[in-house]
Amino acid sequence: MSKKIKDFGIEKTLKNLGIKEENKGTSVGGKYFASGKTIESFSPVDGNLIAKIKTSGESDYDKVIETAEKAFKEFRLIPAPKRGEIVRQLGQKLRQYKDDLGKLVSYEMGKSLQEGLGEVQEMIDICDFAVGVSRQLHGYTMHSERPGHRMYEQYHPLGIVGIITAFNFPVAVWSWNTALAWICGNVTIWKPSEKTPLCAIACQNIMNEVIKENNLPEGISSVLVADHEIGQKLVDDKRVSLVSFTGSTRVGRMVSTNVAQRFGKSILELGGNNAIIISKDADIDMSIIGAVFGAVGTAGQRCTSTRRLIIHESVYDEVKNRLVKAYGQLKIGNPLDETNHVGPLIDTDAVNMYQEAIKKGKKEGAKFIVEGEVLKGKGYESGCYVKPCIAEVKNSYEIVQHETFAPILYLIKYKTLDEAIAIQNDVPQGLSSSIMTQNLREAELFLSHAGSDCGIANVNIGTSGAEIGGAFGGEKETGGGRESGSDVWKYYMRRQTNTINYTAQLPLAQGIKFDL
Ligand code: UN1
Repeated sequence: MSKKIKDFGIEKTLKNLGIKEENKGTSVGGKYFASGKTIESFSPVDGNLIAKIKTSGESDYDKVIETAEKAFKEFRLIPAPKRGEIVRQLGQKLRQYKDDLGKLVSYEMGKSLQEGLGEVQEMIDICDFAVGVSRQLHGYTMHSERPGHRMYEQYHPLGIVGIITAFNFPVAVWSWNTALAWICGNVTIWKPSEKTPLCAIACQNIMNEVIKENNLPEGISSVLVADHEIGQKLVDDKRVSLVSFTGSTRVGRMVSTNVAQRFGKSILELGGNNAIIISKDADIDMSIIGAVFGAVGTAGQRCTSTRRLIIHESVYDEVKNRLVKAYGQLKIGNPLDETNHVGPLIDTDAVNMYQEAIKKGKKEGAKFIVEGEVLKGKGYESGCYVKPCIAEVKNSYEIVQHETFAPILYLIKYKTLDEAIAIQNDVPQGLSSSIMTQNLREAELFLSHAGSDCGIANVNIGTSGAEIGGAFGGEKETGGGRESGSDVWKYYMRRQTNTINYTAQLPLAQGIKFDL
């Protein structure tokens, strides 16, 4: 390994997390194997090879599914609060490994160390949340229309839950799904992004300790580091009851259709195109911080990243000038160095997409007030560092309607709040939104049924950084899925209505008479 890796203590981190120079990408509990091709994980931070991974082949897939099916038969019999205890222990392990896992997230994915640690904190939080929920998997009871009958509903585990995740939240999204899936009595199979396989292997290694210490069936937690063909198998497989997919709208559309075709369930977390409305009554200081963090945090690679600012004409110039000034102060560089604000994009493909978007925007008439640029020279050798940029646009531009996973912020001017809300809603996606205002009427209108059409609508905070306690997800082309908090656990269970007759008669519902 290179000297640079040693400088940030990465070598020790990898060792602590059980990452070797060559890793096997299939794991069922503590059993590792792999028959597929070998891939390499490079860090966007410095371009160095972190480790190699032998991916899962077709034969591995069947083994994983069979072991998972077997494990489910056992695991579903463990009482839910006892399954909660397993998740509690995972949360404890994550506390223990937080520094290492956060650092690996930062190094393999490129987000700032603080955000890497924040992601692990989300994992810990969802574990705590799920422990509580494990004692509350409740259904309703209702009054039967028939005398001497009792009617109620209950929730049962589904079986195998397939989790397909994206590179941008390489560990948290797995935990949102697994923590809930497990307390509900399911077993999970995770297909992580091929861009961040080591984060997945590290999580599995941590979970394996819990499995071993509690003598649990190994198949409750599996990982398949594999290409999209194995992902497709998971999507098409009748034995996989629920597929939770996080990724692009393009792929999500296929996943959703394929899973529906076999009457499976899916949870979709697809693209966002999130806007902040900055009203005439906004606190401008707060608005600038919220907008800049939303746009450049995670180098614009969150599905909740702020992509559009819809600004009232009376404060437009002030906001614009202050944004330009704030962007001038941004420090772009190694995300493990906490003095930097912006790290690299995930890879050079993402850099190309950033450049393409800028080109396309310019062609459509976008006026860049902070120009974009691919950074070169010392510290930028990986070729993944870009300058966050800002452009004045019309909302109708094709590029503005599209989610580009990069730090490009679009400014749009408005006159009335109705117009601002219409602009905010006039995109195909519907994930996150916010309004900056100190005016109660404006805030309430924005949150009303005549307001934002997104799954998340905030007042006086930005579009990103949702807490795990609320249901997370969005409408329209974002896919309609919900993950993490609130009553989302219900997605991971099948619902059953039970009617019990404790009389010696058999009255039929709806007053139907059927005498023999
Ligand atoms: C994502 O970008 O895929 O709200 C998820 C946030 C995070 C989750 C983002 N809690 O920014």
